[in-house]
Amino acid sequence: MKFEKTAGWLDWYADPSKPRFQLPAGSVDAHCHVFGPGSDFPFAPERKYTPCDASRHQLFALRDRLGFARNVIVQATCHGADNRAMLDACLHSGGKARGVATVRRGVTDAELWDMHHVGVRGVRFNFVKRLVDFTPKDELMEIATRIAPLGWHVVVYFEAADLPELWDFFAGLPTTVVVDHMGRPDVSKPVDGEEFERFIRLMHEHPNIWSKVSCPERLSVSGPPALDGESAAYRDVVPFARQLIETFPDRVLWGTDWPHPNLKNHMPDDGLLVDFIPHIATSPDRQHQLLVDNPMRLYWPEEVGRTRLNT
Ligand code: 0GY
Repeated sequence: MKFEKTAGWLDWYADPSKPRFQLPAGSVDAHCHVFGPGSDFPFAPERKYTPCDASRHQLFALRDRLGFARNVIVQATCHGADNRAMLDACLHSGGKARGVATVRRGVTDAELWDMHHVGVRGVRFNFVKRLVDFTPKDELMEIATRIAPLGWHVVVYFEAADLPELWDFFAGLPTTVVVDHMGRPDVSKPVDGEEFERFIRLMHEHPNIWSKVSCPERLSVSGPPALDGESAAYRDVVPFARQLIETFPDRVLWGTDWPHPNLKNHMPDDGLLVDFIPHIATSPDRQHQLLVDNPMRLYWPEEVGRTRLNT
């Protein structure tokens, strides 16, 4: 099937720069996607956007170029609950990719176990209204209860303004919960203001809640790096990410978000995104936790002892 990408969508960077920041050995890109290709894995009829193709081959080439060892491939809304593109990528990753799926209430235990064997370790609940139709919370809670015995976790994506309404639901989830992109704070507000303090409080009160400190390019108002150097890149996001990393060093993850769905004004160079990491994780210890220890604990726990010996 042939798909036309949504008007205004920027293509992902075909030739990202080689990062100057050298990632610790064994680093995990813990938030990225595959899109299609649409000819092999058609996009979902209920999607709110049509992306450009971004295949597993292209994702794995990016992984190697940037210096990551592994990927966590998160199901994107353009594929709905049809997880085939993500599963195919996990299956052909040589054990170097895990997945986060989207499932509906009717999913069978056999389907869940099949996904587990291919590498899925979580489900994603998306509450961003421009991306998905509403799913009743009782359906989501039922799914969470079903996946808990597999040792899976729940990834949640929402806008900061919606946290008060979602708080009780998140607090009641019976698994580890991973929040995408720091709960999408409005970074033009103060880092010690009411909105972000609420998110920090959620994590303080619920030790099972983790956060991805990802997507500066999506959250930033100040924008991308000036051409004369990357030090000022996405500078308004820095205090938010730093606070999370310093306060919850063993509950943070980082990912590229490649191929960056829904960006219309600025498409990041993934090499420069990696160069942003030392601005938010400012010591080798914090970088190792963020990029290796934490994602390995969540996605490859069976290898944790071995990884430590190797690094
Ligand atoms: C992201 C961000 C977005 C899209 C999706 O599943 C998706 O369609 O996650 C977005 O538009 O903010 O995490 O990649």
